[in-house]
Amino acid sequence: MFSILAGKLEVIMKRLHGHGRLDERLVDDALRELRLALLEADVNYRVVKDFIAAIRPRALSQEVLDSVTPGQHVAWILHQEMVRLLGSESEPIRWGGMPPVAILLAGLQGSGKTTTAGKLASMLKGQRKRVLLVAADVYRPAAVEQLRALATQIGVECVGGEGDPVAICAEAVARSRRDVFDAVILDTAGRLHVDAEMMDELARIADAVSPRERLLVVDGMSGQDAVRTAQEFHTRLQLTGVILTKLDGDARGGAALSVRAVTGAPIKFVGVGEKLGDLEPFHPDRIASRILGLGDVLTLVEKAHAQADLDRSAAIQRKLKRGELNLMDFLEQLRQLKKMGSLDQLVSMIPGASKLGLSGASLDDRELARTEAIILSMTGEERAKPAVMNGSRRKRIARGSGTSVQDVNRLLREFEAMQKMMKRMGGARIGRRVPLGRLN
Ligand SMILES: Nc1nc2c(ncn2[C@@H]2O[C@H](COP(=O)(O)OP(=O)(O)OP(=O)(O)O)[C@@H](O)[C@H]2O)c(=O)[nH]1
Ligand SMILES: [Mg+2]
Repeated sequence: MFSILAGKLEVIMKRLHGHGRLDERLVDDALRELRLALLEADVNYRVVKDFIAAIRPRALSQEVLDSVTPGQHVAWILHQEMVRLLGSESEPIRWGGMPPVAILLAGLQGSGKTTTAGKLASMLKGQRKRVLLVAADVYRPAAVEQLRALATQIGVECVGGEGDPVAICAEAVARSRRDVFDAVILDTAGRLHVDAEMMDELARIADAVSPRERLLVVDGMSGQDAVRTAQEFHTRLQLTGVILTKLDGDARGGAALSVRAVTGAPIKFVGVGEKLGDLEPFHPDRIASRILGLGDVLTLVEKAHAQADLDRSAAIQRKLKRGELNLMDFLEQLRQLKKMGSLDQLVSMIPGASKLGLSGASLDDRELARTEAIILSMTGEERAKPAVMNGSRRKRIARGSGTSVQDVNRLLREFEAMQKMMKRMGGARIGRRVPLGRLN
């Protein structure tokens, strides 16, 4: 899967690794090659453009980390951006609410709808769900037979196959509601190209049964046209997700890398073979690693980042002990907080944080942004020595940060209170959990 693209990216990355320092020219050379490789893999050109544009400034302004080369760090950034491109999280079927979940499968002819309907039914049955398969492709007897055979093989019921597709789907959903099925999977007809009739039929089915999942089945081997198709389906059906099939073949990767960015609909599953078991939930980070082949490098850079964070925290701790914490350190702590996942726990480690609207689980993003803006609007001197801030300076800072003088005053008051408290405590260790109740 993605072997050609992966091969090219490996060469680009290897070349970057070799350099002790990265300058603008090296980064731009690498990005140019990256751009070409992606375009050759048939990734949508606009997607490529945005992707490169997201990487470049990060690659050029990277922080210096001990123990990793700049090239390795660029690889890490590339991976992060690719994960983001692919959708960050893996998204399961939307359970919840009243059963059944109706799942409409749409897509061009031969994209893999019927096979995927079977795979999905088999996967869900394995999760102890009651599944009904619905043959809504009535135009080819062979299509109905194909689905029935799959249903028999899996051991689930299959209805439909004759008459009006809209009526078939409506009846099947009504029946599955009555008989308390968990999921009802609608296998629809495909056409060689998107045509008005096909779209109308799908739209009428969607209107009739309001399927909670509207999944587009896309052949992973296709490139640019898949993206165009996806857009058209999305406009008509408001897709809730995409299933990429045939990723076991020598897919160039174009569809996989573009379809999410262009439609905004998450890739929910990928088909990796012709057999019933060959359907997998889509994991953006795993796919990105597979494309980039960077496992070791990523671990290395993650570790270096963790170490850098530790070093910074240690430095701040020393300052705290001496009562020398300045506003810049404070901002640094806020930024760390923003980066971390478990805010709940972290907030309680920062003395005085609760007073800044950073209380507990619901860390208020806006409050945090305001605090950040205020501190960033100060001069270096002001951050180091808050005492110099007179009325006119406070006014300037408020204007610069788009806040009010009251906001600035409040922040300074709270910072001062925090410093006093820290001195009184003789510098309790950050990093150890100190119950807030005892601090206040
Ligand atoms: N290798 C591989 N083949 C697949 C995959 N998914 C589907 N196929 C094959 O693709 C072909 C078409 O699959 P179908 O499921 O019939 O496609 P369809 O979208 O229902 O086609 P129509 O009903 O004609 O529109 C079949 O030969 C499948 O075996 C996959 O993930 N990997
Ligand atoms: Mg079919």
